[in-house]
Amino acid sequence: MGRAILSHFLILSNSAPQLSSSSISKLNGFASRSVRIRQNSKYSNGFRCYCDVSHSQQTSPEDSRTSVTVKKRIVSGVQPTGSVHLGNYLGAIKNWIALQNTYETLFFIVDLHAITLPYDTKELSKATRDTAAIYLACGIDASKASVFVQSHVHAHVELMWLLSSATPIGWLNRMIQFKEKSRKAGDENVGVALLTYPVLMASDILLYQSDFVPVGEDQKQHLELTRELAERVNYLYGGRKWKKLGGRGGAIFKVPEPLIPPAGARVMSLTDGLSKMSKSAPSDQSRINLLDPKDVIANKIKRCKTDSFPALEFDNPERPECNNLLSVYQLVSGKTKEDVAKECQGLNWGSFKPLLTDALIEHLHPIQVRYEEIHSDSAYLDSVLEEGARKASEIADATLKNVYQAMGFLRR
Ligand code: AQP
Repeated sequence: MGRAILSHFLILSNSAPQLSSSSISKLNGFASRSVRIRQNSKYSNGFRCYCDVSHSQQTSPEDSRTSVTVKKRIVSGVQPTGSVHLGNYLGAIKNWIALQNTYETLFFIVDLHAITLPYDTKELSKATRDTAAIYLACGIDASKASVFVQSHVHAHVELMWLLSSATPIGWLNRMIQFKEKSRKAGDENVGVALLTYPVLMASDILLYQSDFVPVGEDQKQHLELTRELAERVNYLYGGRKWKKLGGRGGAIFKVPEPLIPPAGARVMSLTDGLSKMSKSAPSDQSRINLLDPKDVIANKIKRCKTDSFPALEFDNPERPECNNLLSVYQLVSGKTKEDVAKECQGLNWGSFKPLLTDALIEHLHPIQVRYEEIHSDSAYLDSVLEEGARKASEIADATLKNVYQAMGFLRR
C-alpha cells in the first residue's frame, strides 16, 4: 500500500492548480511525451520554473483525467553545520534544481546529522533556517520539491531505531568516515552517533522509498550500506513473512540506486587542491561561502593557492589547484570545458583570477539577493517548511507503518 502512495500520483490532482482547461485537453491522447507547463512561483525570479508532467500511457480523452504517471523519487539534504559553501552548491544543491523538474524530489535540512559531532546549540536552529532559505534562493521550487527539516518528520528517528536492530555492528565499524572522524576527534570521546549515523542516513533514504540518491564520492560507502540494509530487512521481515502478519508482502523497502553528480562537481579547498572544500575546515579562507560579500570573494580568490606552471590547463594531476579553479570557473560561468580550456590556455594567474572573481560574483549575487528576500519573510519560510514536512510525513508514515507491521509490533 505504501509503495502505491509513494510512487504514483495523479497527473491532474498533482498538477491541477496549474492546468488550464486548454492544457488539459492538450494532454489527451499524448503518448510517451512530456508536457511542460510554465509556472511562476514566489521568489523564483531569474530561474526558469516549469512543471514537467510525464504522460507515459496512451489514454483516451475519457480516461485521461484519472490516468497515473510514475515519477522516480529522489531525496537529498545538506547538514546545517556551518555556512553553505560553493562545494555544497555545485556538488549538490545546483544539481537538485534540474532534478526537481524530472523527478519527485524531497530536499531536507539534515539537522539530526548536525549533532553527530560537538555543536553549538545557539546556532543549530539559525543554521537550519538559513540553509532552508539557501535552498530556495538557489532555485529549489517549493511547488515542485518538498523542502523540510529532518527533525520535523518524526519517522526518521523512529525508523532508525528499527533499522539499528537489523544492522550488524561490523558494517558500521567498516565505515571509513567513522574511522577518520573518530580518530580526529579522539577515539574514546566521540559520541555513539558518529558510529550509528549511517543507519540514520539509511532511514532518511528508505523511508521515502527513494529510487535514486545523489551521492558524492565520500558518501558512496554509506549508500552501499543503505542498499545492503534494505535488502537485509526485506529478507528478514518482508515477503511471505510479512504477508502472514497481514501485510502486503513483497519488499518493504525499495533498494535505491546512486546518482553520481556530473563530473567536475567535487570542489576542492582554495588553500589545498587535494582536500575537498568543507564547512568544517578551520580556515574560512579555504572556501567560498554562498553568502560571502563581493569583497570577501575577491580577497579569497586573490589569496587562493596556485602554482608556478606556465599557462592554465585542466586535468594535470600535478596541478590540482589549477584544475579546481578552472572547473569552478566552468561551472559558475556555464561554459563548456572546451570553451574554458581554450579561453584560459593563454592566461596566467594574474589575468585569470579577476575573471574567476567576476564570474563568481555574477553567479552568486542573484542568489544572495533572493536569500535576503526569503530570509526576511519568515512567514513564507515557515509555510514552506510546514508544508514540506506534511507531505514528507505522509510518505514516511506509510513506510514506517509497514515496517512496524512486518516486524511484528502490536498495531495502534
Ligand atoms: N567540496 C565539495 N564538493 C562537492 N560536493 C560537496 N559536498 C560537500 N562538500 C562538497 C556535497 O554537499 C552535500 C551536503 O554535504 P553535507 O553538509 O551533508 O556534509 P559534507 O559532505 O560533510 O559537507 P561539508 O561541507 O564537508 O561539511 P562538514 O565539514 O560539516 O563535514 C553532499 O551531497 C556532499 O557530497
